[in-house]
Amino acid sequence: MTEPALRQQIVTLREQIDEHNYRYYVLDEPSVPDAEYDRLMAQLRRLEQAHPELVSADSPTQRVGATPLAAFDSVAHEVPMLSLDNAFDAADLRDFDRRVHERLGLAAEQPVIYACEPKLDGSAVSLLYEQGVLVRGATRGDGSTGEDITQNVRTIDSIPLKLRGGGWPQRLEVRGEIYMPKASFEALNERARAEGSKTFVNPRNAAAGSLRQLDARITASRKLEMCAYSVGLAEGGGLPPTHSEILYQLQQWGLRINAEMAVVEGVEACLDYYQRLGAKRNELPYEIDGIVFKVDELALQQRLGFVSRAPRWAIAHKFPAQEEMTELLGVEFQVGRTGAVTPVARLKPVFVGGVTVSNATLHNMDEVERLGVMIGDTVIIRRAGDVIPQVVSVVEARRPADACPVELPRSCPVCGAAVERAEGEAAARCSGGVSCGAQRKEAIKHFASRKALDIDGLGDRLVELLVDKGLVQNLPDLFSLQHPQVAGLERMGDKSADNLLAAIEASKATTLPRFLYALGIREVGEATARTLAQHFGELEAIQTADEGALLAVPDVGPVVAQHIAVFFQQPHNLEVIAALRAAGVHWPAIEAPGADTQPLAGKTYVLTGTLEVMSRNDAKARLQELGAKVAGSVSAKTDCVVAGPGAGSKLKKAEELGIPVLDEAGLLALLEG
Ligand code: I6G
Repeated sequence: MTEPALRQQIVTLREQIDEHNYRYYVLDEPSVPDAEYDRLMAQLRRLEQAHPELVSADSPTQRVGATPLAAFDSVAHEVPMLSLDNAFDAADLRDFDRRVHERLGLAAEQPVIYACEPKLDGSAVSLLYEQGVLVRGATRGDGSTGEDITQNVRTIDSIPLKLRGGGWPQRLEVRGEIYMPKASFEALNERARAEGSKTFVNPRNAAAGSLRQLDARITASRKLEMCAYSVGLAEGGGLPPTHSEILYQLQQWGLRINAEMAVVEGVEACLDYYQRLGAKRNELPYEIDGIVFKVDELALQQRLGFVSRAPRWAIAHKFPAQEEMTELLGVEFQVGRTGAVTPVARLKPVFVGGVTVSNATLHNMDEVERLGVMIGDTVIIRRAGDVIPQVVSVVEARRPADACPVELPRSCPVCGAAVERAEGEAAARCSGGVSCGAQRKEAIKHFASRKALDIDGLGDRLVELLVDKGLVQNLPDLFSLQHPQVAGLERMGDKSADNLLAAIEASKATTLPRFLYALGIREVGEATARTLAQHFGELEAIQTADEGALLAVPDVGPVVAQHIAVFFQQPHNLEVIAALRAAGVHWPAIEAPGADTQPLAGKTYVLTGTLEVMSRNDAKARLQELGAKVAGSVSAKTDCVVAGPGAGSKLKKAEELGIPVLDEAGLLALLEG
């Protein structure tokens, strides 16, 4: 190939990769399968390796530098990175709006236009682009001086090494938040726990810790993302006249902005936005600690100016704290479905994350050791969203003289069988198996739960009662319960007994994925159960599959394969399955995926707003089962938007683009029909 042709091929490959990155990270609309992306990257790497003279710093292959730094250099911010004032309630926010009105000389009834954005819980950064090329990344530091983390920010795929399009100021400093999505944080800590290494207290610390690595390869291994929220320096070029338009402009230039950003009129609309996002907080894939409201028009921002180190035109309306301090009163050991003996912290009740918490998980004895926690300690509790409350650290300075160590019991607190800890496993387990009442109770609760056989009315309390009274010992016993036995239980009457027995009867008609999940095989969650069912088609094939055959199933690794094989080797489990089928539990045959089972193949759906009947995750999973792709943002390629109450900009965009919109009832009809 001639040199110009080679150069052209390299440029084209880089452009294609940059375009795919933009669609994936900024627009949230992947345009090619991962395999195709990997192929383009491999091709570019090959060409650059063969012609190192053609490698350029903004090539997508050059994100991760191989030489660790000795220390970070200091960076003086040319425009100081300010902080924000906080509002803790509606009255604070209304006061802010009143001050804005007074300073601008506006009549009270004249609404101010505000831009609203979630405040991501991460680390603030400054990215300097010169002539459109990323030349420096810096931490906020004290606002005047930060640290040069260029090597590290370059590893973050949602940060463009080169701006897209044109028309940008010669020197443009973009500011934003680098954060770790919740799922990446959980996975990182899960891995750390399994390896017995240090866990991070929260996604914010994880993001900050990952950014301050002298070896950029470590940063690259952490799944960080970036969301732009403002411009600092802008020299040699103009910007639009409002904050929201600047954000849209940044998006055009290749930076990710928050998809929830909205522009509203007046403070009451800000309060509505705060409520709406608050209701969605747990479902967002990243943590937020409040909402930032900014006067949208830059000319007005300029008139308002600054007070000490904060702008007068912006405020952060905070959500309830997700971390609080309390006292560890004791530790109890709970026995789970698989026999895992889990230490649970009994706490002096504390209000955190919007609820009163009096128990928190300590995971396992490795975690107890890692935290160095003792009974009587003052501990920091974290409750974020639906995740069970956790003890994240100990305030050692407050340890009382009579603090006692936490000790793993030698025998199961429920059945008395020996507690054992297998080599290399973090969890200790009760060796009682099905003879342990606690394991049986948990297995039955799981079997009846919503994602399993979904036995309406058979909640945890009732299961406890049925097992304690000796009416149910094992899963199949549920199907031989008689009316007088149920009606005679505490707080049950004729009617409730009828309802429960009808629900048990109805649960016999299930699906193979639900049944597999309901069996409670270790490491087989809903998704794995679905893939197993789809792959093998029938239960008998799964029961007789060896580890090799199981490993051929997508997402099934050696550990899961072993758990499945061991489960089906146990005669007791086979007897339970046979008895359940004899009692009438049945499911329709699984068809190979095709037009009939995947009627939404090739369609792109977007979910927005609050769903009331089903969770967003369930809706997404069900749409995916039917073959649809579920995207995070609306574009001309979207086929349908499902909008619940509180839907904002995505619904608006769908309406503008004439995309069909379904409400939740419509979605349910679609899923059923
Ligand atoms: O810390 C911040 C988070 C989010 C911000 C911010 C923001 O906008 C969405 N905006 C400004 C102007 C500042 N800090 C100073």
